Formats: sequence, structure tokens, C-alpha cells
Amino acid sequence: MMTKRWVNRPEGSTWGDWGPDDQRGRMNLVTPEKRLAAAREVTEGLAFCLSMPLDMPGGNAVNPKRLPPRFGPVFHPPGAEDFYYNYDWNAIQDGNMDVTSDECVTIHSQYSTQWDSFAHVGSRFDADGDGEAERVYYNGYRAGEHIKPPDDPDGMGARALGVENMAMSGMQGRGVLVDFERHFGRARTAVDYDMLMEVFAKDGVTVEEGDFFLFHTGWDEMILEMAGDPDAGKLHASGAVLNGFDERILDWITESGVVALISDNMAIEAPDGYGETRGGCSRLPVHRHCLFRLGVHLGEIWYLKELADALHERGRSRFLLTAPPLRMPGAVGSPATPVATI
Ligand code: UVW
Repeated sequence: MMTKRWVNRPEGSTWGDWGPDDQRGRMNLVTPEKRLAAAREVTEGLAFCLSMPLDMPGGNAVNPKRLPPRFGPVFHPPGAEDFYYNYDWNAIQDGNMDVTSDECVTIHSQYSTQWDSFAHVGSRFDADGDGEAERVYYNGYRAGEHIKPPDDPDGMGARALGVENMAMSGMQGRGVLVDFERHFGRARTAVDYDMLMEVFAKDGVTVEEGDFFLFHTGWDEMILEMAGDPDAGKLHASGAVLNGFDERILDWITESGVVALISDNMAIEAPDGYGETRGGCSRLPVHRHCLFRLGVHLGEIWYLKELADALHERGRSRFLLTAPPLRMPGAVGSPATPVATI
């Protein structure tokens, strides 16, 4: 019987580097010193909301399995659904002047501005060394045993690696942003390692261990321009994505020490690719490299336009990022309302 969750760890992974039960991954690199350095980037006290309205992009054309938030009455006995909306307390207590409202919102946690926890994407990998690949997540946590499916008798949810781990780490540190839209326009561009280095050189950008790396692509403005009725074909053919099939991009993610990759686009990488890459074929090699292998979080569909413009005007790329997800035990993803301060 195996006492550890794994005997094999994926090549080039960080599994075990922060302990056998680690669930924070590279967030362990955000030390008090790193947070102080991030705070020193604040020179004007200007704050930027990095969240889209959470009912954007609108509909489910962009991702058919994710629907917009749905508002409904709070759960009450049948027949009393509207009991607690614009509720006039005078109805039950003579002379009471109070009027109160509660609600129930059903949210697909990855519909709009979101974080991916490490329970979002795993891989088939022979972690227990029996010669057969099993479904496993960061640091050897298992599909079924830890990431429980909807039909589990104990209920669905991530009993390990859920977003509450991110919330407890604060998700705060130094952000470094580059504006791919300024370099490549709005055409779909697969950014490989050489292109990334060229952008860094042109903009004088340095990314250090423990930084959150953000890139703006123009998707945020396009979504807002589409005003809730997105042209999915146009969006999926637009904006820069990291080319996860360029092995040097994966190496850069490893060597840079970034703790998260964040963009205004849908998936950091192109979600429609498929091919051979390290560890076997994948549709989402950046997801597998970051969430499964390294313990690097992904942030998607963030609103970066105003921050990108403000940083450009000032010839800056760094800022203080504060971006906790909901402290929702067991969720694999979470909406976020991140704030950048410069
Ligand atoms: C998938 O669709 C798998 O993921 P994401 O929302 O992280 O792009």
C-alpha cells in the first residue's frame, strides 16, 4: 500500500518541493519580502478594477458549457419564493418600516473573470508507479479520491487543491504586465518564446521569481464592444495567445519563477489546438504545465485595458496586485474582482 500519494513525479515538476501535502504551489514563492517589494510599486495610489462585469461575455457562445449568472429567489418553502425580495416587514410586524432583499445567484465559477485552481486541470500520469497512467492532479492528488465527481456519495467537490487554498494565500504580490495588443494588434497571434523575449526587450520588462505575469490582448474591449451578444467566431480568431506547443515557452514559465499567468483572453493559450507535447498529447499544454506540473495558477477573462494604458503612459510595467478568489471550499475555479494599485 502506498503511503505517499506518488512515487513518480512528472519530469520538471515541483511536486513535493514545498512538502508532500502542499496545495499552494508557486504561491509559496510570494514571501513577505516579495509583498513588500510589490507594495513599493505603489507611487500614486491609483486603483484599477481588473474584473469584467461578471455577466460578460454574455450567453454561452464563447464556451457552450458555461452560462451567465442566474438570479433567483432565496430557497424557501414552495409558494413563498418571493418572500424575501423588497420584503415589507410591516406585513408581519405592525409599524415596522424595514424593507429587505436577499437573493440566490447561480454562478458558473469560470464564466467570466476567473481564477483556475490546481483542481481545474490534471493529467493522465503514472504517479503510483504501477505502469498504468491514472487521472491525477498537482502534487499527486487524485480524481475520485480528492477531486470528487457529481455522483460521489459524499458530494461533489475538490477535497484538495480547491480555490480556498488560493484565498488563504491572499493572491497578492507584484504584477508585471505587457500589452500584446500594442505589439501584435487584434489578429490571432500565437506568441512563441522569441516573440515574448522581443516584447520584453522592446518594453524594458523584467520578470522575476514570485511575480504574477499578465498580458493584455484586446479581448476585454472586444467583449465589452459586443455588449452581451458575443461573436464567438471573431473572438476565437482574435488576440494573442501563448503558444503552448513551443517548448521554450514552457521552459520560460519554469525558469522565470512566475506564480501565475493572467490574461484578458479565454485560456492564456489557444483552446483549439491539439498536438504532441511533453508528457503526451494535449489540447491545453500551458494548462497542464502550469496547473498540473508546476503549481502556477491561471487567471482568465480579466479586464486589463485601463491598467495597460495607464502603465504604458507612465513607461511602467509593475504594480501591486491584490486578487483573492472567493474562499469557497471545494471549488475548482472562482470569479475574482482583482485590484491593481500603481
Ligand atoms: C478549460 O476550458 C479546460 O479551461 P479554461 O477555462 O481554464 O480555459
